[in-house]
This record gives sequence, C-alpha cells and structure tokens, in this order.
Amino acid sequence: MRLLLTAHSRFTRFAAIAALFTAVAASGVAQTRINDTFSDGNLGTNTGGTGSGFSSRGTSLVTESGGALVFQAGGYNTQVIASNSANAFNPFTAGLPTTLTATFGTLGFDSSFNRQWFGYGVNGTSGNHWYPINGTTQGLYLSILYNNAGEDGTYGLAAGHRGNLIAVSNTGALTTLASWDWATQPTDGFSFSLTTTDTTYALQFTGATVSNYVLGASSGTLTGLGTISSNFNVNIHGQTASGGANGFTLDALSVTASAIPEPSTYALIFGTLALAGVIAHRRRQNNAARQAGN
Ligand SMILES: [Ca+2]
Ligand SMILES: [Ca+2]
Repeated sequence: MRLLLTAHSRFTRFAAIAALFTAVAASGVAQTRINDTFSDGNLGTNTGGTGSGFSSRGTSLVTESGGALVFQAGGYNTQVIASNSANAFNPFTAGLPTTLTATFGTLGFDSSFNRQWFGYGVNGTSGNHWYPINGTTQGLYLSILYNNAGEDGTYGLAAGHRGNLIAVSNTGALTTLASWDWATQPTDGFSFSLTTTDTTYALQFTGATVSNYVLGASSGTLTGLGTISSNFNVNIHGQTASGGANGFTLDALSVTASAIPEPSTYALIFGTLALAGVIAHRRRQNNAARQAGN
C-alpha cells in the first residue's frame, strides 16, 4: 500500500510539473519570426537562421557579403529590400508584443544627404522606393536621415531632427510619433529595437547617443495606422546623394513576438505550483512518518 501511495504521489507530481511546463510553453515564450545574421552570402536565403531571407524590390546594389547586408552607395541609387513574403506577419496584434531589432555594421555619411528607412510595410508592396512619400504604403517606419534641412517637414520628418518614427495610415496620412536628435552623427555598430502591439510602440537604442525626443517619447500610444487589414514585411531602404563609400551595412536583423499570458494562465501556473508544493509536503510527511515507525 505504501509503495502504491509513493508511486501515486510521484505520478501526480510528474503530471503537475508536466502541466506547468505546458502552461508556460503556451504563454510568454518568445516566437522568432526572423533571425538573419546575413552570413550565407545570399540575400535571398537565410541558411541556419529563421526566415527565408530578403528580396530586392526592383533595385540593385544590395549584396550580402562578409556577414552583412551591404547597401552600396551609388549616387541617388535607391536600394530597397523586403523580407520574403513567406515570412509576412502582423506586428500590430493585441497581446503579442513584437520586437524588430536591427544592428548596423557601418553607417556612411554623405554631406548632402543619407536616407535610411526601416520598418514594416504591407506585404506585397513593391517598387523601388519605400518610404512615407509613398503614402499609400501602410506601415510603421523608423527613419535615419541626414540632410541639410532641405527635407524638413516632408515625409513626416520633424525639422532639424535626424531620427523619426512615422506611422503611415491606410489612408496615406502620416503621423510622426517621435522625433529625436543624435548628439553626433549616428555611430557604427548601433542597434535599435522597436516593439509594437496594436495600440503601443516602444523604441530603444544601444550604441548610439539618442536624446531629445521632441514630438513623442521613446514609448507611447500607437496612432495613425488605421485599420490593420493585412500582413507586413520588414522593409529596408537606403539612399545616398553621392557615390563612393557612403553606403551602410547591416549586421543582423531579428523579429520576435512574445504572447502576454492571460490571467487564467497565471492562475493555472500558480495553481499548479501550489499543488506541486502540497504534494511535496505530503511526501515529506509520509517519509518522516515511515522513518519514525522504523
Ligand atoms: Ca542570406
Ligand atoms: Ca552579421
């Protein structure tokens, strides 16, 4: 009988722990949508990573070389790529914070202008320009722009600021959610991450001096996108005014999503933990009773 009880308690404890792991696995665990370190030398494939690489959107001078995406400067040459449509998803989902992280290698500087745009654009959008001037392209964009003030007030750009986070609605309206200064020209090797839900955004930078958010904050309410009716790709756009060595390289890019556990899931987890604790306590009591009887 004692053997049966011991076996039963072991089985119950195993079942409780298994239920706990199941509950945890179903909630809060990061799901990797894209993880590309640009290491297989082919823009269109992503060997060993997550996601199936990127495609050119009618432009040239983007290569994958030396472990990085290389946007070569070409003198007004526009470079646009997008994550392949097989990896399209909706980063604006309630209860599913989704984080896009991009890490630069080098970031060239052109005394006339540099334009880089990163973010989410509607799946299937094509064309050799991808930025808010194409106002029918719904999405959320981070712009890294250097110019001589000639583009202040256009494309949703705040005057005198090199960085902007811009939402483009499904009606083409632009909403500048945040605008900031780099104290110096953005430095090589910096990373940004952008986390979104259906109602919020949060921006973070590492390796760069970013200050003076003037229109918004580093986090806030996501407005301006309108009704989300499609899936999105990660798009990247580069352009410099002159040729030479003024392009940029991107070392890594990832997109992860992590579900927020429902209250009922928390209840299940804590309930299971409590049950496991009771079982362990009873087992210790039984063992102590057996030892006392010996
Ligand atoms: Ca590749
Ligand atoms: Ca890399």
